[in-house]
Amino acid sequence: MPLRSIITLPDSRLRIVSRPVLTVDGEVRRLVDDLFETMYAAPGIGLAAIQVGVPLRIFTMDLARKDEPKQPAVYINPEVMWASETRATYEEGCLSIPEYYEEVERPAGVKVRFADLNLEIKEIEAEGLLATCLQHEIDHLNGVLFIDYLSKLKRDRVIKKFAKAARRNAGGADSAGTDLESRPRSAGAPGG
Ligand code: K1U
Ligand code: ZN
Repeated sequence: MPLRSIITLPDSRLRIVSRPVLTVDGEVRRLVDDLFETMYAAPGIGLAAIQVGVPLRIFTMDLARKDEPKQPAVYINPEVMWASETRATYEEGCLSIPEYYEEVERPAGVKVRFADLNLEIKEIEAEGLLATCLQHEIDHLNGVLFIDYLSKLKRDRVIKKFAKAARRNAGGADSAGTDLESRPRSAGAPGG
């Protein structure tokens, strides 16, 4: 199970709206295995397929602490069915925006419907870190990043910093993606 590279800001693929998973075949199972391996190695507590450049509506998550047994979870085609009016603030990070953390306010509780690896439909009610992480990962599937909830000043500053680092690393030109667009685009759209 190979590690996959995690794409980072300002890669424009992070703005793609991922497409639903219709069947779980060997390729999807391999992707899920690789997402877990890549997420644990990072280390991270969640990883969406688009973060390894695959525009499918899947993410993995494991909120177990170091001293606890692993709790690997896969979410396919997740949808937020309900979000609380009460809001909660968490300091969020993102493996696609390494070493940058900021407080983000979101609904404190959510109910999410998703499919498991057998495409059986499940529902989960979440609060605390689970609710935050579910919303963060579902955002990835819609081309939304946690920096989109920050002030324009903070967002522009972090995008600029990562764009500068990417230019430096590529010797003048960005690598896979180009400038990070602020508007999500569809996985099936021309140029998407
Ligand atoms: O989607 C991602 O980029 C993964 C991200 C998930 C996340 C973190 C915090 C709030 C909401 C969503 C991460 O995993 S960042 C790394 C991180 O938080 C962490 C890493 C090791 C141990 C504990 C936390
Ligand atoms: Zn993220």
